[in-house]
Amino acid sequence: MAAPDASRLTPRAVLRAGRFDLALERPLVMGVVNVTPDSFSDGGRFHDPRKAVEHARRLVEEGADILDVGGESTRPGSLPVDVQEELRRILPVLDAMAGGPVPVSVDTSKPEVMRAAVDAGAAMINDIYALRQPGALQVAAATDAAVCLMHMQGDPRTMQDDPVYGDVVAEVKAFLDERVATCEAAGIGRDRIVVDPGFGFGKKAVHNLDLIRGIPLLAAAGLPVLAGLSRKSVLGKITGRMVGDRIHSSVAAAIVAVARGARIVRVHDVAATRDALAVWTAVENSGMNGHGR
Ligand code: HH2
Repeated sequence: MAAPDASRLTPRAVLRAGRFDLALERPLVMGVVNVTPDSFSDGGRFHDPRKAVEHARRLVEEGADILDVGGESTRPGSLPVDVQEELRRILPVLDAMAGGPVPVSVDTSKPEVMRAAVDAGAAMINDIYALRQPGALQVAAATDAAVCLMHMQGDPRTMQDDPVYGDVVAEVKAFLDERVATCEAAGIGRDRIVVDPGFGFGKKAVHNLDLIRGIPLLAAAGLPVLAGLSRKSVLGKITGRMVGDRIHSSVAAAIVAVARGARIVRVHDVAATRDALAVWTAVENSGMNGHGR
């Protein structure tokens, strides 16, 4: 039976991210480090930069392949943060982690924060606005960082009010195709680009489920797909569990996304996700080389 991976990435595909060449032959785990008082699942826990650094170190020990450091929550109703405050939150984590063994991504939409973060060693820019804010595309293009382009309908304040789509997968794909073309035209090579359907960003539960099923179509463009389903409300809707009790459903969602072609999963629970992916990968590899019989 063929592996259920519709991606056109070659087995030896790499993502270029600053000084890192990330091999994509196995799914990568991006561990979330929210240095915020108000993130939807872990707000306040790592708001103190020292706690955030400790948390980042723990995620690396647990096997994170990438760290995603954010200083501004994107949940509906979250507090806007200015450039200085965002940098005050994230720079200590970058200073402590960016010279280490794992690439650090910065989760921001502000060009000034992107620039300062890359100067401090960030190897990836993760932007929920897909570099649409004024100046962001130019700043990202002038770096050697990888970029993650995410789809969002509307903006975080109002995106969950009443999201409407005709064909959610086709619309997300068209948006991402356009953003990739714009990035390429600005000089960002395809080997630096990751695409992300933006689970929970202007999507009802049914849209999120359709998009999980649609990952093979998104992956068919030949770029790595990142899936960020960890602890999100769609999982609460399915299981009836509160945000702190969504570890099992988050792990299941990561596996389902990877099985459909996602190459990077953005998660809060790194150790559990790594174990689950190890099982999935072992099964896939055993199918390829005939071992394990
Ligand atoms: N989700 C969140 C934040 N950033 N970036 C990408 N590329 N994809 C995602 O799905 C994504 C993201 C929201 O999760 P979290 O960081 O835990 O919450 P908050 O935005 O409240 O800090």
